[in-house]
Amino acid sequence: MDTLAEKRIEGLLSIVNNFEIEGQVTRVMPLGEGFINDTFVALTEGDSPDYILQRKNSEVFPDVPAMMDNIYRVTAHIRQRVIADEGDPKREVMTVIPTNDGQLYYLKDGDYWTMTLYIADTIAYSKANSPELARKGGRGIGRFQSQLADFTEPLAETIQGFHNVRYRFKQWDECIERDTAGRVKDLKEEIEIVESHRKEMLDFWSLVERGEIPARVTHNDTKINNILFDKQGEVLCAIDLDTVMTSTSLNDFGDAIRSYCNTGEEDDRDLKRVGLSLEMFEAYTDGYLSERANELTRTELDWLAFSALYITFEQVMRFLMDYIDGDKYYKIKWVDHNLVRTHAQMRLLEDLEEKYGQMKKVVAEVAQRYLSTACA
Ligand code: GN1
Ligand code: MG
Repeated sequence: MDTLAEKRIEGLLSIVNNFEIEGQVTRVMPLGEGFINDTFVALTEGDSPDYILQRKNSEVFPDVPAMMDNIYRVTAHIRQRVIADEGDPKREVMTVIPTNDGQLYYLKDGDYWTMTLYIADTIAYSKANSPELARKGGRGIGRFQSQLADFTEPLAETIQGFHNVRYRFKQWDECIERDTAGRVKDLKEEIEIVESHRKEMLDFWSLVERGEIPARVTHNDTKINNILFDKQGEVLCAIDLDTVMTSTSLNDFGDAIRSYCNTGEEDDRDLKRVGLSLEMFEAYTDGYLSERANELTRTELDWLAFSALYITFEQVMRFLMDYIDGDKYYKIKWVDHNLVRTHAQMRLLEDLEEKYGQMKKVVAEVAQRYLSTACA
């Protein structure tokens, strides 16, 4: 009799065959550490390309068809840019594989399955281990934003208010009120820390609401494992485009700093390990601004360093809200995983606040290096 795992793989093979693939898929295996979707690699025989199969999380993404339409249009746009720059369109941008009847997803038993081309000979890091890697990551996201600077069609909002702290505070108030898992009573200090940031974060967000910080097409989930590097350590492309939508450049920068420049882990239990490496911060900023300094406004540059505080704070709220809600959003490995994540992100935020003055200085110095007017 077939084991459960064999049955599951057989099921996956039958899903794979609905997509317009070259060659014969022989194996399907789990891939990566994403917190949201289920990801697999589908291996083919011989010289045919391999594929990435994903079951999208439709609790998190209420409109998968709209999300896939965003991804398709954005990758098509980037592909034109890559071709114009004589790059490799199969490696320097994600390729969405349609189903045999031309759809961007395959719907089975309420699950949305999607497929993209697997890009071979690449490395996805879970941690930035050197300033050089951070610099390259910064260049990669800078280039991604530049490639989309002239993308002017509207995009669907795949997750409402994703990096909008006003919306997050609305969710927060409701979450505390609901207290679904009965955990609020043990979280007095954590809740106070969130509350003590309310005004500062909302004031910052007002700049976006007033248009002083411009809306742009951005990635919105720039942690290091969402960037593919080649074997020489150069950035090939950004992956995990589920959250590509209109937001601010700052959010991509801030989220990357939260990820690349943390000396500890996102979910470190040892808070002494957690903090901002200024050396990594300088390197990432240098890579990013080498691509973007002349395309950002003065106000964006002025608030660039703050974006790391903003996104880390938002991440504190999101992990804590999920803990209070009884762990519905993020995949967890242990029962208090979301609380451990909250504490680690709080520690990072505290260190960012201590180093904010130095971070601003770094941004100003690096920007000066690249602003063309600096030579005038
Ligand atoms: C999630 O999908 P993944 O694992 O790359 C999350 C991000 C969080 C991140 C925290 C759609 O990213 O927003 O910053 O976890 N993605 C979504 O590690 O919520
Ligand atoms: Mg990811």
